[in-house]
Amino acid sequence: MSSVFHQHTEDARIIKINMMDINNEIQEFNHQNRASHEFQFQYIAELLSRKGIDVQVIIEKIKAFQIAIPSWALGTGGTRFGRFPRGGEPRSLEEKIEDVGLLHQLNRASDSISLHIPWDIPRDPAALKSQLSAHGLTIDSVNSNTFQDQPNQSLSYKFGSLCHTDVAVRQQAIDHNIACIEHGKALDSKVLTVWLADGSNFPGQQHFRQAWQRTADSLAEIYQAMPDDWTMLIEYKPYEPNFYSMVIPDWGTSYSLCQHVGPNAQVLVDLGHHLPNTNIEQIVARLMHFGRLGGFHFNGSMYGDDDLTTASIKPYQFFLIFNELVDAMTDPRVKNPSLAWMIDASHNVKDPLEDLLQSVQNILSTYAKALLVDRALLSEAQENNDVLAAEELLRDIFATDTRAIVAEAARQAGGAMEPIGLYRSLGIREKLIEKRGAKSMATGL
Ligand SMILES: [Mn+2]
Repeated sequence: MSSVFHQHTEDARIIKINMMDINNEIQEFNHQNRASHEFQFQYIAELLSRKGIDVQVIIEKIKAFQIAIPSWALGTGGTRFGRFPRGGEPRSLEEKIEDVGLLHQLNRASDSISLHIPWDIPRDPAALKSQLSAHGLTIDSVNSNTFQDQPNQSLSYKFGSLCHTDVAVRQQAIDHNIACIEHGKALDSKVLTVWLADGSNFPGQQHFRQAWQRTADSLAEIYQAMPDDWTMLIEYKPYEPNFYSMVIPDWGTSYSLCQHVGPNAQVLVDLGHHLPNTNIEQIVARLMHFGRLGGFHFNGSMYGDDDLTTASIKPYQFFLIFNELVDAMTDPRVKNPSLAWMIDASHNVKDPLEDLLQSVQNILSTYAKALLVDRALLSEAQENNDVLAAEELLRDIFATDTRAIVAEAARQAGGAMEPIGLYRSLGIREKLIEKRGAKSMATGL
């Protein structure tokens, strides 16, 4: 691995960007693994060709699909019982950008980063923008944080933020969201993501209708401060940290708040923010039908907001969700804006960078499957109530191994065909520990 020190001049200042350049290593690695890849890729290409599908059309769609990486996923996650960091974690926003730059070099599918304010307040936007462009990255969304109190904060969010009974607390939370918009503007972001922990822990604690109304009015005020070309994403979650009621527990409430604030407000679906066995694919289809699905947070869930690796637990459900997404995305009658894709996960036992690479691979291979579904045949089976034919059509595609298509897309885009294999063979984690220390801790969660 060659560690290159790039220099970039902007605004008469010299900004030093410490960038790990592994492009030569990627080419060499791909070359070494070429024969085995070709064998697998030719097989799937031939299989698709017999079905009348041009594999290159699918590859181009995979290459265009980019998934944002949240700044808070770059460190080891934890639970309230403990955290077991493995070292080399990014100590600053600049190092977080370095890590995402590295991921993007490896998979060519992670070209943006989401920030959480105040964990990632940009101190020098011009320098950050230079660093971002040197890595081929942009800022995806800015995420506000009114779920915990910050040092020096005058009023507490213990009993809520945008829904609080005290107008002064609501105003503080509104001001914080507007400050997030300002930070985002400085870095050319165009999305504000709002997730509220607001709710109640005991029956009788909160007046449900008033809590909704106060939240709606607070969001409307934030919305007014947003530039016209921005989107507000409103995320929902059924429980945690509040265990009796959440002000925004479900997609219906998010949807009602979007309708209240204006056309540039959209619902954000986080895969882990549902009760067990919720039919998420149906929610996705409904929201896209209404033109109100704005963003997507990928992760895996066994019981709740587990933030496990995407598709690690229920790969078939994940495929069914992607099937609905692609169905709506390819239907000209659907008037839904393009979606903001992001991984929202936090990991206790895996190397966070390996986990992100794994998540992206799972997302892309599932997206590839959804692209292979013969929509005309599926529609015909549905219209004729041929239940078995419709189901088997989906099951056949689900059982198709699309990993070689994803590897080929990465190769064509200049990335590694096997990103995790290369990451390990280059000893990147060891090098990060050497550089940042065994005890370095990422800011944030
Ligand atoms: Mn989320």
